[in-house]
Amino acid sequence: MAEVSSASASELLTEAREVTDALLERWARRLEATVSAPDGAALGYALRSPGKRVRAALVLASYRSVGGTASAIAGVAAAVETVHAYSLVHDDLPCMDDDDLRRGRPTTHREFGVAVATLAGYLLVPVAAQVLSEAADGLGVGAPGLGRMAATLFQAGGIEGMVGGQWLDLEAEGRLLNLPELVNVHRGKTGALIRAACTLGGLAAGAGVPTIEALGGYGEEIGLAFQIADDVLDATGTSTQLGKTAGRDQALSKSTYVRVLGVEGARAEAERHAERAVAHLARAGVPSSSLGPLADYIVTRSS
Ligand code: GRG
Repeated sequence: MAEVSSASASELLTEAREVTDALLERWARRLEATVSAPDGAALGYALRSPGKRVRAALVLASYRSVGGTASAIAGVAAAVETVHAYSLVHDDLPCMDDDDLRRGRPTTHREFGVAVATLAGYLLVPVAAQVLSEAADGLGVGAPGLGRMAATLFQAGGIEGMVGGQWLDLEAEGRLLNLPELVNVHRGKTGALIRAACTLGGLAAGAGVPTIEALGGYGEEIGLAFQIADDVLDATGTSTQLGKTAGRDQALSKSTYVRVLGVEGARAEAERHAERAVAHLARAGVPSSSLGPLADYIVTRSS
């Protein structure tokens, strides 16, 4: 299978940040111009929130690893990051994780109040659909292509994925989960969107079913590795380093991989998932010269 280009994780993340931030900035301005304050301002605030853009980088790398060349793939990356952005707005609300700091800034409800932040989170759901639809136009994938991509993104964002995982996570509060239960929560809450980012890259490139499945297998493993690394960082990092409140899991008595496996055990488990991720690609003949470094980055990152 011909890979269009290979890049280091840091090159990919830099590119993903540049192209995604530019598109989200355009959407932020559009929404601020059409939605009255304070709701429009909250939408802009949430969209401009400076994330690492790991999911965007996974879209770009997956797309190119199976031969995609169009720059319009940036719109798919922006759509995934829009879903991620609204999930963070809601995750931080007092009725969920009740946090004050996100991406080094006050959370949206700390800046605009709970009612406005709640509304802004919901308003971004159809915005994500619009961002995806514009990207599909740019990619020329047609209505069936857009249909497949929309189903992938919003199924991952729904009850079978992110929302379902969040539900299980909230329902488990105050109860110590075992490893299979923890995996079940995070396969939905964090993993589903990361998996979708990888699958979307393949769909956008018009890849065949076995290739899409390999990208999905990679995404599944890397999604779990990502959450394990997140748990380790929450336990070992500082709020300044993370841009969010460190030690929040312990403060909320959450079940985490660190709680179940210890810091070193959790790190080893993340490595195992990363190795399995790359093995999915190798089995299907999907080049891993960019997705491999991204897998390494995901388990070794410091923020
Ligand atoms: C509003 C319909 C609707 C649904 C929201 C709240 C919720 C449902 C889901 C929670 C999903 C969630 C926040 C999962 C945690 C994922 C996670 C580990 C986030 C941190 O990701 P990073 O490190 O963050 O990539 P940055 O800031 O770099 O993007």
